[in-house]
Amino acid sequence: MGNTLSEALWGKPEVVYVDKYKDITEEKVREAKEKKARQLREQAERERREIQEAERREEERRRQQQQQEEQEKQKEAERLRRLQQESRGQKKKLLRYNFGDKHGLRNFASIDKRDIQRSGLRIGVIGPTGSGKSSFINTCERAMKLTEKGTCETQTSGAEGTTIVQEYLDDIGSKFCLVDTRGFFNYGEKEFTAMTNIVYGRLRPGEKIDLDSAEEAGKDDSWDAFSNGLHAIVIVLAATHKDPLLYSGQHMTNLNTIREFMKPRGISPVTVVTHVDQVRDEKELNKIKLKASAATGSPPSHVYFIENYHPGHNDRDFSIELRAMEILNSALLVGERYVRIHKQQQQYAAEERQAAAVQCGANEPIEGFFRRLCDTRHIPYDKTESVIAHLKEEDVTTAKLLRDNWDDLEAELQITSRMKTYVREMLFK
Ligand SMILES: Nc1nc2c(ncn2[C@@H]2O[C@H](COP(=O)(O)OP(=O)(O)OP(=O)(O)O)[C@@H](O)[C@H]2O)c(=O)[nH]1
Ligand SMILES: [Mg+2]
Repeated sequence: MGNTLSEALWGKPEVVYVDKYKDITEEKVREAKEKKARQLREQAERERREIQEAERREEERRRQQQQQEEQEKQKEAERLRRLQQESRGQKKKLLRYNFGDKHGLRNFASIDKRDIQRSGLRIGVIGPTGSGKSSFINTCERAMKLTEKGTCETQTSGAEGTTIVQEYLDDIGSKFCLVDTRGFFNYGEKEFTAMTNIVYGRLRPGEKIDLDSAEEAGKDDSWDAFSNGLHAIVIVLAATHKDPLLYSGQHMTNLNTIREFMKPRGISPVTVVTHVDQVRDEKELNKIKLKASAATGSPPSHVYFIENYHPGHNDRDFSIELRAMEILNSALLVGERYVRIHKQQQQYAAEERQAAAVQCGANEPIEGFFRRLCDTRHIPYDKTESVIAHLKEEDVTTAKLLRDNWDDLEAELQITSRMKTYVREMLFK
């Protein structure tokens, strides 16, 4: 093998082999072990502290959560306590209610209110079948009597609902009561007659609302005492998919006759929309409010939403009860107004009659006399035709002749004693 030039110049390089373990003494091994152990101990300590810190943080989070839950529970308990207190206050006020409290008695100074003060206001609950009328009455009963269950029979699946006129809350010592009525599928002629019979107090509590013989009840020859009729009307509609009539506007058509009946008489109904638990959307509720208001004629401010007590919501709920009492207060308000309007209308009519009587003098024909009587007492004129014919046969052709011969005629006339009272009052007033 030949030498390279560098070898020739500088000579052969010296090769040094290093033994890398040559310096590792036992001392160094021990130190290394100790260092490693220290590092491991430090790391374990760090991890222990980290775990401790995480546990402390978790404990703190749990404590804060508990504290928050406790505060929320207290807040909820406080809310319920306030609702309960408010509910108690409202209930007390309603129990003490007397006619005139809502508008102030000075607003009734010019009318004779003694009958209504004695008997109290009657609030009729009407509306389509199954809308929740009886359930609403039960809700009011539970609010006013603090019972666990109302006494009003509600629809159970397959069963027929209410068919009898029935008064509720007439036993709590307050000067108002609720009147449950039959639900109608539509408001045709028969339903309308049945309803006016209830409104005018011709159908009394306990009597059946029989649609087939609706005219029968109407045949009663008079409008009963004003205090037996309805003074406020609560129309109950349901806010469910089950009630497409509300959505389609069909209720608006169906209730047309009722609206037209109420308006000129000064009856402004309060509307209650039930089943509100089945509609959660605020926009939908607004839509329903407008539709319900258009159907019943109540201004939107007199349309109330409520979830009644029902089998799916039976536990005491003061917000439900407060809503029911708010509706009762609203009905009392419109009821008082109706009484005032009605009594004023009666007063004006009486004044007009007096003026007419003076004008006609004693020569008023017998037909005219009975026509005035029918107008005053809301009796269909044709119901008096037979008695007029009889009087004419007896040559009693004027009101004066009727008055002069009343003592003899009273016993022989084929009319009810109530009708005789009306005739007597009109002849001799
Ligand atoms: N979810 C829910 N169900 C209700 C509500 N109100 C009433 N109901 C139920 O609706 C059904 C009809 O209620 P009722 O109170 O009997 O109805 P009604 O208007 O008196 O019926 P009729 O007397 O037949 O005209 C019953 O099954 C009630 O439990 C409510 O607000 N929410
Ligand atoms: Mg019912």
